[in-house]
Amino acid sequence: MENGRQSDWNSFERALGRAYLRFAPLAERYYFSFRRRTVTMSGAPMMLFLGNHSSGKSTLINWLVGGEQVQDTGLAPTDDGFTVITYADREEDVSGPAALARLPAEFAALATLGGSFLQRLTLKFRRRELLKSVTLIDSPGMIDSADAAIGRTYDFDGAVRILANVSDMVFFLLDPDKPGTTGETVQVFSRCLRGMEFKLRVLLNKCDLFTGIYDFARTYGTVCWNLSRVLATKDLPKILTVYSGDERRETAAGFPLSDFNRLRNEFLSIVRDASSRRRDNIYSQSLSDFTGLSMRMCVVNRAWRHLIGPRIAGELIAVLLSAAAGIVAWLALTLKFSVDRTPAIASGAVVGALLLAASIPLLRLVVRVRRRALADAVDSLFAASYLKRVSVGSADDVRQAWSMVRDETAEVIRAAPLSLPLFGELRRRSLDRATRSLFGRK
Ligand SMILES: Nc1nc2c(ncn2[C@@H]2O[C@H](COP(=O)(O)OP(=O)(O)OP(=O)(O)O)[C@@H](O)[C@H]2O)c(=O)[nH]1
Ligand SMILES: [Mg+2]
Repeated sequence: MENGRQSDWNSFERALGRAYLRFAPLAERYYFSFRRRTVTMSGAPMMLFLGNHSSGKSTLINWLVGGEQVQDTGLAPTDDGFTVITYADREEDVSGPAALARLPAEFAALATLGGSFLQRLTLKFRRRELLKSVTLIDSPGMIDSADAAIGRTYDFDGAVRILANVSDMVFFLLDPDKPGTTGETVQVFSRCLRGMEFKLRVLLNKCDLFTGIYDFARTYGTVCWNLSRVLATKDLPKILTVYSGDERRETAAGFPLSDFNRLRNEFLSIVRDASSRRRDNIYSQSLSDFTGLSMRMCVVNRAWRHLIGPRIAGELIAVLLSAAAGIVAWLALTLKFSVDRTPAIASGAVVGALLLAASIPLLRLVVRVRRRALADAVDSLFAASYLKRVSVGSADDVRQAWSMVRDETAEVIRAAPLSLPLFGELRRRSLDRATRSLFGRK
């Protein structure tokens, strides 16, 4: 039974790989970037740990993998780079570009972040049981100040976005000392994790430090309040209370930990059940890739239709007006120079050509203004295309999918040089058909 499901999944992964290859050129024409793109066949699930500095990411990872400490820990900011910890029989550390070369193809996008980032990338091979089923990614702690980016010599947001994209679960750690979400944290939530809320779990770490119920309630309330300000979704993600180390019955101050232990076990089962999560993620991310592309095509095609009519009409009018002006000039001059008509014809042609030349920048300006107006009205274009779906049950899903492609779609309509394929709508329908056959059969 299990083997049957595995081979079903393998053939789904293969079909998915083919679909990505088939639609990549179309996506390029519409400036759409797929988020999953590369699916490493039977690759290991990955989990990313993010959070404020000293929130306990490295300690938690050390505890999860067991044995000799893998990551350095300490109260001062310890990690200033990203570390991927994965399984191998021979233990080894690799840093820099060599680390990227040995990571699966899904990580290839990290190369775009440049040398300064790659110097801070480490790959650690460790022979630990847990790593056979999951790869863990440790990150540098975020800094709670608005100008945190100044201290980084590489694009931290970009790195988080790429790594969150390839990860199957993103854990966001907060600790009782710093339950706030400001500065870099806000940016990460609003810019990097948008649309990935489904794989986000918040861990309220170091629960063994609570002194009592009031202390816990105050911290928990602050965490919820701060999260609600930065998350785009209506619902708060589940907050799991955890701590590193052996299970304990109560904190040092005598506060019972039994409920916290239950949630910590839930966290542990998420980590252990990583492979099924990888499947869910590949499935939902690729579905959202293809749905997003279809939305982008639909709205851009519609904008194009609004644009092409007036554009052709404008060009026709310009040509006709220029020709008419040329003929008038020719006629007028013919009457004046009735013997030799050459100057009249030449002048008529020059007047026509000049007017035509003058109308080109004018037409371009009109198109630019029109594109800007269409970009501003991108939501109405979307509503007009998806009206039925927005007004019925799945409205929230559709809106959420739209919110992920909306801004870029507006930008494409506003400014991108467009060379849309012929029969854009037919191609979009064939994409929809492929999506249905791919995802309808899992
Ligand atoms: N009481 C308690 N202390 C913890 C726990 N986890 C981590 N610590 C302590 O918190 C400090 C910071 O831990 P790290 O694991 O280095 O934190 P980090 O998030 O990796 O920090 P950076 O790498 O600097 O971002 C260390 O002194 C740990 O001993 C925990 O569950 N309970
Ligand atoms: Mg660390």
